[in-house]
Amino acid sequence: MKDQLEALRLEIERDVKAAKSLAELEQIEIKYLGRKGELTSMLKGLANVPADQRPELGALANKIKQAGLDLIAGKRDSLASSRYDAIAETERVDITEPGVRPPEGHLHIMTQTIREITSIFEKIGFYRIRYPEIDWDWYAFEALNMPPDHPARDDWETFFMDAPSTKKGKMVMTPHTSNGQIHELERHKFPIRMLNIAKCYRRQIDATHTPMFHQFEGLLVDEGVNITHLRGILDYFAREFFGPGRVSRIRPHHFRFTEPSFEVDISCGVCGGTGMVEKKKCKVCKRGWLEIGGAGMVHPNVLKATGVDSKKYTGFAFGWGIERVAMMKEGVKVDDIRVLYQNDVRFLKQF
Ligand code: FA5
Repeated sequence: MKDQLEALRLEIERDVKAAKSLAELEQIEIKYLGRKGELTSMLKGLANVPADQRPELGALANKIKQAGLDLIAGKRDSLASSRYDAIAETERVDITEPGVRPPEGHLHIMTQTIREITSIFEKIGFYRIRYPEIDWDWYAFEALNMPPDHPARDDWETFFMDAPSTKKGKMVMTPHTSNGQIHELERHKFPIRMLNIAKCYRRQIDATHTPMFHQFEGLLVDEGVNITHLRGILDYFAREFFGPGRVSRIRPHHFRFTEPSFEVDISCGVCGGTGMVEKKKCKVCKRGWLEIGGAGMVHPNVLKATGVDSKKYTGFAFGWGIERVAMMKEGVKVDDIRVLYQNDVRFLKQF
């Protein structure tokens, strides 16, 4: 048995030395020193050895076991440290190398446009205010002089909310920002110089319409306000937003909540409002002017509905689509409004 033990010691030494990985080393430990390992079963076999040889063989077996354990522990350390050396080598970080800049985003063209419009109007005393984008029928239609059976109400292609009706009617996803006029007038705080910028919703989708879009609504109400003030503001906006030399014009139109009502055009930046470029029709506008939205003098019925004295106060309102206004800016070439909301970074990063 002594020879067997000595042979086992040599085997353990040889295998441990040859081990190339921690996993292999663990298998060796189990094979020789584990609960069912070869040395353990030899120790169990001591019971069959003559009693006088047992102490000596027992001591030898334990010595071999301890030597094996020490050998394995030493080998484990050296394998672990060489593993770390390999990691350190392959995953080395050169902190002196120049860094890689992470991609940097910027504000969406709509946010940029909203900020620009806000600052243009703030310069002349308008204040930005926000009213609900889900509102009662009263604010979106009724108080705006649009009674329920009026055919104009069909034109708005409105999304109605599935909620019970109240004294103020049904709830709607606002189809325009003109609901802000009613909220603001109901406050009875004069003079009013409101700029309401919000999302609007209509059942429309094609190259010039999206189901969600933005409008900005101006409302100025005070004593003695007339159309010349409106004209001045429209020209001011044309110059500030589109560039010096651009002017506005108004054409008769019809809205239920303004009287008189107008369609507002801006002179085309490409042909300078003449409609001709090098003796040919201007490709951008065809007639010298680009349509941007509606405007008009606040209808006396709207003032009455909100309890405002229409003999004392007069005012004007205008409401334009921000997507369309942004698309009309020089240098912005977008022929399908839907691309604004497709989140294609290749498109968005141009602005
Ligand atoms: C109105 O919404 C009126 N409330 C404007 C107004 C305000 C008139 C105050 C008078 C006084 P209209 O439906 O024409 O009017 O819309 C105004 C602008 O919103 C349009 O010229 C267009 O630029 C934009 N617009 C309307 N529908 C859409 C849509 N589906 N997608 C993108 N823009 C739209």
